[in-house]
Amino acid sequence: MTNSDISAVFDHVADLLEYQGGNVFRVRAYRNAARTISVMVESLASVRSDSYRKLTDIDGIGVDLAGKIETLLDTGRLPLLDDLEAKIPAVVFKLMRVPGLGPKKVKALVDELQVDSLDALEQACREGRVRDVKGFGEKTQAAILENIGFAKSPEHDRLLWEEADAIVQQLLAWMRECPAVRQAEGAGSWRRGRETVGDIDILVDSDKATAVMDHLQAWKECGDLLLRGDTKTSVRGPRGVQIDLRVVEQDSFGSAWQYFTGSKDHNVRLRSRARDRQLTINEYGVFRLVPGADADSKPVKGAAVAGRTEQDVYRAVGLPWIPPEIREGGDEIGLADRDELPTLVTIEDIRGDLHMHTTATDGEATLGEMVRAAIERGLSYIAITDHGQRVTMAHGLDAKRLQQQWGEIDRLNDSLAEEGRSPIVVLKGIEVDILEKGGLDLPDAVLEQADWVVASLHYGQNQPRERITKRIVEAIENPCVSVIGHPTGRLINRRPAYEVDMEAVIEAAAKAGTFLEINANPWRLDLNVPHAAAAKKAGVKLVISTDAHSTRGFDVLRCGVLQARRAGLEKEDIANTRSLDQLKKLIKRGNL
Ligand code: DGT
Ligand code: CA
Ligand code: CA
Ligand code: ZN
Repeated sequence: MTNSDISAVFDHVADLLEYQGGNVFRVRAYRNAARTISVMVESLASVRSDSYRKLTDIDGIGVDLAGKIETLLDTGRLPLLDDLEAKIPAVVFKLMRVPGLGPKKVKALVDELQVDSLDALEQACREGRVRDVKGFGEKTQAAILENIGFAKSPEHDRLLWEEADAIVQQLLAWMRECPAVRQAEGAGSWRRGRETVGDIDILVDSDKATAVMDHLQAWKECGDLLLRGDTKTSVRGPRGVQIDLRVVEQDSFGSAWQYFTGSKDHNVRLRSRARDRQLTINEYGVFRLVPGADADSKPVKGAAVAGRTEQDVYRAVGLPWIPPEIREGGDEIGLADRDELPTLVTIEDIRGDLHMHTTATDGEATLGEMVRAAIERGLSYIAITDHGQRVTMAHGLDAKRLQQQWGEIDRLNDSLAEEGRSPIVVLKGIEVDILEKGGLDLPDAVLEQADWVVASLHYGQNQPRERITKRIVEAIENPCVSVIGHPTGRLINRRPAYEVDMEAVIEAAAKAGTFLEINANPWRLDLNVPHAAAAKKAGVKLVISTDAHSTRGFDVLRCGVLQARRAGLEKEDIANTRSLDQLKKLIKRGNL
């Protein structure tokens, strides 16, 4: 079994346990293990066979999960999953993907209406049978009908960028082992850092295309051959993703890399700019257009003027190199032409992380473990923001437990300072919930004592647009609130954003000086690119946060940075690129 197979098994177990109403922490352990494994580059089999290492060395894999991985590697099956599948109908897995359908509702649909597919559910809604089931009603039925397209859409079968990235890294490492390969690079939507990736495009510089293509087919993760030509081939890779490989010669590498990075819209605009300059661009190079044989005929392709590097290609049409993240066919060519390209924020610019959880609520690591991991990652400040009391499922903190945690943080900061090097400052924070009826789940008198307050909306996501917008705008206007967490609530491939007037939210944030979050979790990436760009334009500062629920949760920071880059954001636009002193001045209350 490959890592992706094992990851899929654990994900499936998590869904089915959730359906059974299983313990949240157990569900999360499987879910997190699935995530970790899906983005691991090394195979579990090789970790296991290495006598110097153990499966339990992997973050988030304890003795129990390690045993399950061994069973899967040995037998290809997991008795726990077999048990669950025997008890739970297969359709449950699909129905739980419909936004708004939790385990309880799915159970009712299966038990009462014998729904056995998404199509059957759609049919039942149209015939008005769903509204009569206990706990449903007209509104829920309409919502299901509206959301079912989301669950059925093939658009939502695309890999998350982080999942694609794990495959790309592994694949490039393999291709670079081939002696015939001079250079191997990723292209397409992966290189542009899109939220999701449809297929993986890679490009190789070599004179021996046959040997390179054979090498790809010899990769242990390589599945079916889909197509094979002289210089291009397509195969199935891990998780069924298509991999397109192109082999080009050295003199064309830059133009091919530019071409296959896309986007298509960007390339169309670049080509038209080339035409205006009597040039033509394709994947082989940039060529001068020379007059045809006679006066009436079209110009023909002349000598190559560029092709070896991307810089050369852009220079040939009078432009500086354009970062892949903004090659989407917006205004990037105009900006480049006027020498106004933004200097995009980088991961090195980020100094602190201002949203994370510990074992006090639904995190997996203790306060001390999170702080140590943050120091290892070179952060100079972090805010601990466990859930407020409304999130009962995650043992949300009431005022008393919160004060206890803050006491612990004070002692921790003191002892860090005593060590003399004080490598990090831990801020006393909280993630308060924006309540269904409006207001927050902890009183202002408590929040006033916090260094940092994230306000997020987790409940009442089906309320009408005006109601949700009002709840969020009121939170923005609360002087205690520093930032709005994951402002639209969407989960990529799983759940659309709640209805909210983002224009009003951005305007209110600009006026109040409240920050908006770019949540770096690869399922969230919330704000999305257009919203983040609009926030910048309105003068709102953004915060890139990991929302880590474990020490490895910090690793998603790069996904948030990519999102910010795609929105054209610079260091200046991101509050947590500041030193702690500068950040304090930027926070509206200034009471840090
Ligand atoms: P994806 O795979 O759906 O996530 O998105 P991309 O952008 O990776 O698209 P893909 O794999 O179809 O093509 C990779 C790049 O190759 C694309 O961004 C631009 C270039 N390309 C592919 N087909 C065409 C085409 O017909 N015309 C032009 N101008 N460029 C193309
Ligand atoms: Ca692609
Ligand atoms: Ca492709
Ligand atoms: Zn959170």
